[in-house]
Amino acid sequence: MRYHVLTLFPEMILQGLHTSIIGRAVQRGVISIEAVNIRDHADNAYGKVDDYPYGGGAGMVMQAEPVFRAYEAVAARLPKKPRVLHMTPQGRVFTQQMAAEFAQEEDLIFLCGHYEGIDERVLEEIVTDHVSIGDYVLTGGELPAMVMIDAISRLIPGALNNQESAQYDSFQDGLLEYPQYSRPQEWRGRQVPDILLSGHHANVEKWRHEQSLLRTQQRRPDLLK
Ligand code: 6GU
Repeated sequence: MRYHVLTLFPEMILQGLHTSIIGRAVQRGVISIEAVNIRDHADNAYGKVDDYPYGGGAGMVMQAEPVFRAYEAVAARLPKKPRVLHMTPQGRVFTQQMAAEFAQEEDLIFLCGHYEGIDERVLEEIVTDHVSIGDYVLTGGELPAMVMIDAISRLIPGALNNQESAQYDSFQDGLLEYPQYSRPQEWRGRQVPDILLSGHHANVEKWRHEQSLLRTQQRRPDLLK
């Protein structure tokens, strides 16, 4: 997977994604992350990429041309027209299922807006998917892009050390994950459930499935409907 992030804050993307498990996936060459500074594609000498909104109102709007140029600089060197994900609270709310779908792509372009938004005409021209990470408003699309890149990358073969962990975790089967325990067997008066010490594999699996159902019913009943 090759990610291309169009942004006014490339250092935020690069710093945030070159650590931990995703950083290791980059090292391994399983994924690559390119951050393209939209400001480098300004159509003026000052690097100005925003202007007042037609019709008035608060804030500034990111202009179409610098965004389009940044997009073209990337798209021109790709083998086929890539999906372009626009990070916006007005998008479809990102889910595990969408992460799995996006993980099938060879290249993904993330377009991160700032200010009051991006000129609608360039969105009409290049965007294939408008995507949100939830019903609240953030100051820009960088954190959502990083959230999505993390969720997508861990589904790519070779990104995780143990591919099992992507198979059994929360949402992969539509249920929340069962509770986990490690040593010591008793911690401040709290015991590890006996069944996990029994060594009876089938019973452990049955218990874990019951716990998943119970936890989903208690915390996220909407997922069972
Ligand atoms: Cl994708 N962008 C912004 N600016 N705010 C959001 C969001 C995206 N998703 C939820 N809130």
